[in-house]
Amino acid sequence: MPANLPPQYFEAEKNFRLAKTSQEKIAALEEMLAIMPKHKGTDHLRAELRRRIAKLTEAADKKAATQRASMVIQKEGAAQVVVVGPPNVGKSQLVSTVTNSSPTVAEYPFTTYTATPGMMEFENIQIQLIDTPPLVVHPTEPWLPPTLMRADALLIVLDLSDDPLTQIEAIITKLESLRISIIDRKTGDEPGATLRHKKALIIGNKIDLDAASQNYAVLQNKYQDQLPVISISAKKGISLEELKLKIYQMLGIIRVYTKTPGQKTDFTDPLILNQGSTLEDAAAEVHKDFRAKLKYARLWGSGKHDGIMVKRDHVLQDGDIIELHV
Ligand SMILES: Nc1nc2c(ncn2[C@@H]2O[C@H](COP(=O)(O)OP(=O)(O)OP(=O)(O)O)[C@@H](O)[C@H]2O)c(=O)[nH]1
Ligand SMILES: [Mg+2]
Repeated sequence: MPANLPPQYFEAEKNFRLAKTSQEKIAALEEMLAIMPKHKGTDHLRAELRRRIAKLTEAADKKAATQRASMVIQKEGAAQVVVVGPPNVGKSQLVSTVTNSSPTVAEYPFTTYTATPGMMEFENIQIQLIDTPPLVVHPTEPWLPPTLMRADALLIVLDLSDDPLTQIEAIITKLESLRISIIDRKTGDEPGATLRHKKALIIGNKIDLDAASQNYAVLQNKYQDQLPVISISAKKGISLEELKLKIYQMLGIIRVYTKTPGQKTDFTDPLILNQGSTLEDAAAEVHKDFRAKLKYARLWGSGKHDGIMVKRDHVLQDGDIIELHV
C-alpha cells in the first residue's frame, strides 16, 4: 500500500542521514515519526521507526552508564584521599610532587578538569591521592560529588599568598552544599538534612611566598582547634615529610604485622586497620573465617612483653606484631 508521505518527511529523513550523534539521530527519527500520517499503509514504517529509536536510546544509555562508571577510581593502597581546593592553589603541583603521577600544573586557574590518581609513599605503605578540578560556587562535574563521598579523607589545599580564610570558608560552604561536612558548625539547613562527615587536613600551600607566614598564622589561629593544619610549599619542597606524617595521622589508621610461628615478621605488607581495632578485627581482615575460628594470638609490640598471649577483644596499636592461633 502506498504510504503517501509528505515532503517534510523526506526533509527529516535527510537530517537523519546527516546526523552524527545518537542524540541527533534520535531527534530526526522522532520527527519522521511525528510527521508520518497514521494509517494502515504506514503501520509497518512507524513500527520500524519506533524500533530504531528504542535501539539508539538503549545504546546511548549504556554509553552514559559506562562513562559514569569509568570515572570511579578504584581505591589502591592503605587509603584513598581526594585533594580539593579553590582554583590555582597548587593542588596538581602537590599531587605531582608527592606521588608517582604528574597532572598538568599551570599558572592559570581551571587547568585541571579530570581526576588523576597517584600513589604517595609513607614509610612502608602507599596512600592514594586524587587530584581534582577546582571546587567553585558554580555546579561541579557530576562525577566529583560521588568521588568525594567515597574518599576516606580530603586534603583541602589553600594558597597562603592570598587570604586563606575566604578560601576555606568558600570550600566548607561548597562541600556542605554537596552534603559533606569537615567541621561541626551550624548550617542554614532545615533539621533532618544530613551531612556526611569526612576527615580532612588543611594544607596552606605556597609558604615560600610573601605574606604567606602572616596569613598562615591567621589560618592556624582560626582553625587549628577544629582541624589539623599545616603549611608547605609543594613547589619548593618545604615540609613535605611532615605533611606525609600528618596525612597518615589524620587517616586514623594503624599498621599491624602478622607472623607465623617460628618465622620472621614480614614488615613490607601490613594489615591496615582503623584505630581502636581489636585482635578479632585483625583476624577477620586476614581471612573471613578467622573471626569465628580465632582462639588467641601472641603479641609483640611497643612497650609490651614480647610474645604475650592476648584475647580477641584486645585493642591493637600501630606497629603491633601478631601471631594468630586458630
Ligand atoms: N610559589 C609557589 N608557587 C606554587 C606552589 N605550588 C604551586 N605553585 C604555582 O601555582 C600555580 C598553580 O598550580 P597548579 O598545581 O596548577 O594549581 P591547581 O590548584 O591544580 O589549579 P587548578 O587545576 O586550575 O585548580 C602554578 O603556577 C604553580 O607553579 C608553591 O608551593 N609555591
Ligand atoms: Mg590542577
